[in-house]
Amino acid sequence: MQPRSIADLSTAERRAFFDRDAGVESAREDVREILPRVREEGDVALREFSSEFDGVEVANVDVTAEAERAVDEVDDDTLEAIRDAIGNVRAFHERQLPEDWREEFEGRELGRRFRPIDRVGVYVPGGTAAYPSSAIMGVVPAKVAGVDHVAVATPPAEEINPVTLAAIHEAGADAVYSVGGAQAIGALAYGTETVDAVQKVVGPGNPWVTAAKAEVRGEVEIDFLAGPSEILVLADDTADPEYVAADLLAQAEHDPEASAVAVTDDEALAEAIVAEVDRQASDREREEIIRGALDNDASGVLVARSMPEAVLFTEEYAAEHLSIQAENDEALLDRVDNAGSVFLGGYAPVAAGDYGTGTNHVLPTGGGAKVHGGLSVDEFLRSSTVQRLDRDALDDLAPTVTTLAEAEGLEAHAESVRVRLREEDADGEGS
Ligand code: HSO
Ligand code: ZN
Repeated sequence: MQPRSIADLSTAERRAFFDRDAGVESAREDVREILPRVREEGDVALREFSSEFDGVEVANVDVTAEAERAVDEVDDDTLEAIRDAIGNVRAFHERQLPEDWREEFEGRELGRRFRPIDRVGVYVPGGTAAYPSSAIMGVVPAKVAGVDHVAVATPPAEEINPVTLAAIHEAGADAVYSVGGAQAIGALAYGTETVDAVQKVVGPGNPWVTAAKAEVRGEVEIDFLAGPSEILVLADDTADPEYVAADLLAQAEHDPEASAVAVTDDEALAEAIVAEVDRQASDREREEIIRGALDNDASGVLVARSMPEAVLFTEEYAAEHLSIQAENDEALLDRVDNAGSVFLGGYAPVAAGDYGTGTNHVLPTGGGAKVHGGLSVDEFLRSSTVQRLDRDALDDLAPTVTTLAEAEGLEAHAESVRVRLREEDADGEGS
């Protein structure tokens, strides 16, 4: 890896940084075969796909009781870490809860109220790592929002990781299913003999999971399509190259498809980051995955001619994780609107947010940060609007309603207002 100058990037190279996708397209065809079979054959299909794709003969799809027992299997330090992370995530998400409100608008009493969705499914990925933290990030906000039934699906294994199971249980899941991939999304969306259908499916996953979420969208709600992890570090000459490199490697170790970028206006820092990346990567257990991610077209150490140019690149990249390691970090943040989660200063590694600051780590990737945020309690709530009008308020509004109703040719709409305002009904009782 060599530092590259932003000014020297070709159009195709620039586009590769900005056109990241969730890898959904490649998995669409497979998913279109898997989902109908889950819908038609239920548990039988789940068992067959688990055998075919995960190499596991699943005895019981429902592992809710195993999750409860797993709490006794994990060591005390791990259980304490799980509980601490859950506490932090709960506190941050409780702060997000909106309040119902009513207010008077020129005589009209208007309001908004929030209610939790009844039944939600959370996907917890497996793969080459275990993801108890993702269980916490999905289940805790749902429970904080007040969701009655939170079901979790996680890939089967000869023995599902007890830490994942314990985290799922401790986070407050009501049901836990041993099923992964597109078949898990199908099971949650359509229901099977064992799996109760939910109204909304959330959580990150591999391309098959993501493609399946795209496919069932419409029949059930989904949060958003989350692809491989991304980080962009915006750094000035005060940044420590060792920290910057460590943050790049941390997200790169998720997946060879992950993207890791550093952008700085300081050429010497860029050189130092590249050297650190190489040195640290050789010491990492997941070196191969890390080097795969660093070789991606959307990864690199970039030199800008100025901080404004670095900021422009950062804004266009719209990273899942934005780390700002620079003297005037708040001023730089003011100029960047597009980011899933922001980490300010040298002592806020992205890994801290991945596990335990309390913020959510299920975040928009592939530029999604331009149009939406990460998982939050909002995702588990729906709102109703409310209005109450007395006779005077309706009288005031009547010309607006009747005029527009007539303009639309909807006379019965207009009449439903007039019928209430006729002289003989002045007592408001109707006739
Ligand atoms: N960085 C990942 C989340 C994660 N990290 C889970 C560690 N475990 C995507 O935001
Ligand atoms: Zn991570």
